[in-house]
Amino acid sequence: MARPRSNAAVREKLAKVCPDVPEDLPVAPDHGNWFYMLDSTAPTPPGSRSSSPAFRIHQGFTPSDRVLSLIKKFYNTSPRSTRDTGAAQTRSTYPALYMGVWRRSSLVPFITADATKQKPATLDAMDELLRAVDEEVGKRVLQLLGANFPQVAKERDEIIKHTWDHAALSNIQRSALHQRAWLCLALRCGGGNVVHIDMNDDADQYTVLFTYGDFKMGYLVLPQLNIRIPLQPGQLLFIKTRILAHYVYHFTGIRYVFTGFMDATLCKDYRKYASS
Ligand SMILES: O=C(O)CCC(=O)C(=O)O
Repeated sequence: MARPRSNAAVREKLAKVCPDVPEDLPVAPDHGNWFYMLDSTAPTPPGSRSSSPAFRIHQGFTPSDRVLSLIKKFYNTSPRSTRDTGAAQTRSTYPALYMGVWRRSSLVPFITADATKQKPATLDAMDELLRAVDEEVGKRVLQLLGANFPQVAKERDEIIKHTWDHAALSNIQRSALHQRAWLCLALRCGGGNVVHIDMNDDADQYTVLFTYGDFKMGYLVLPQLNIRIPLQPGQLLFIKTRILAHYVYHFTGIRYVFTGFMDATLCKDYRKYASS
């Protein structure tokens, strides 16, 4: 699978390759685990530690009323989303909040603006929510990843620890931002409804998607794999979002979606350190 250079290029290419993407793609089963496996006879991509670009675990975690009420409490503080300028064209018409650490093109890791430039009541509600999600979902993500792809889980754990050991983060007092299963967690009420790839994500570590709320449909569409995947609260979707274009198509009801990201530059920093 070639890596497209920009989301505009992704949409252009998809429009050519599969112009009638949404409605009639096959749907993965609602229940049970679902794995997309690469052809075992094909050469493994260099450096790859897993043979599946996307898989969904049916009983991933138990969505609690407590987390749902903490999500509502957080939104009731009217958090400001600072990063999504122009996102309506490239990713989603629903604003997202990004909470955690990036490096991207900066020299050192930094905490996202959404996680700092907020009023005190929002920061308190954010930290309470992040702690609860880390406990309810983060723990399970590492366990389940470890059960399926132990090398990927081990590396993920090491990348996160290595990142937070960086001197640039040593003065951060917000321990809730140090999540165990991802470097940055996004929250959106709605869905990523514009086809996109996540170019700043690592190609070898998975992005993790999970939902809360009460909604119908809201399948994640993966045009390259010719499939739509149901993603109900409790299910966990592991996906290489730098390689697979994706978007959510049509839902009714209230859908909160969390996306656990692994910044590619921070993963690269770790690999450089680990191989030195
Ligand atoms: O709404 C979804 O299920 C997808 C979210 C997404 O694509 C993203 O956060 O990048």
